[in-house]
Amino acid sequence: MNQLEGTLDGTGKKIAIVVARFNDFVTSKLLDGATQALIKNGVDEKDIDVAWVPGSFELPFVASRLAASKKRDAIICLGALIRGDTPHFDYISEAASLGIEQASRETGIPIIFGVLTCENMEQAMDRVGGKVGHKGEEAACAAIEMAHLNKQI
Ligand code: RBF
Repeated sequence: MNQLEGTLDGTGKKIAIVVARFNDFVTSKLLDGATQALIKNGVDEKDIDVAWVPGSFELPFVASRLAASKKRDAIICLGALIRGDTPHFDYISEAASLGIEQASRETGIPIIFGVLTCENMEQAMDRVGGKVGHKGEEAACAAIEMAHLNKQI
C-alpha cells in the first residue's frame, strides 16, 4: 500500500500570501503568524510573496491569478470577516470560500482558506494567538503540507 502524505518541510517551496486589509488589526496578526510559521519550517523569506487586497471578497480573484501563473507551490488566503447588522457577512463569506475552492480546483494549485468568520472581535482575537490557537500559523502549515502532497499526485 502506498500512502500519500505531505510533510512540513518548507525547504525550496514558493508560497504567496493574499491578505485582506479589512479588519487589518486581525489580518496583520494572521500574516505575522503565517510568515513566521513558513520561515520556521524552512521556507526562504525571498520565496514568500505577500499581496494585499481591500477585503475578503477580493481574495479569490488575486489568489486565482497567482495560482494560474504556476510560479508558486501553494497560495494562502488570509481575511477576517466579522458579522455585522446586515447580511453582508453571509454574502462575502460565501463568495470568499466558494471562490477560493473553485480557484484551487481550476488551477491545480493548493489555495489555503485562512479566513476567520467570527461573530465578534473577541472570537477573532482568540484565533490569532489567543485561546483557540493561531489560524495564520495553521494556514502556513497546511500550505506546506498541501504543496508536498500535490507533487506526489
Ligand atoms: N471584508 C472583510 O474582509 N471582512 C469584513 O468583515 C467585511 N465586512 C464588510 C461589510 C460591508 C457592509 C461591506 C460593504 C464590505 C465589507 N468587507 C469586509 C469588504 C469586502 O470584502 C470588499 O472588500 C468590499 O465589498 C469591496 O468589494
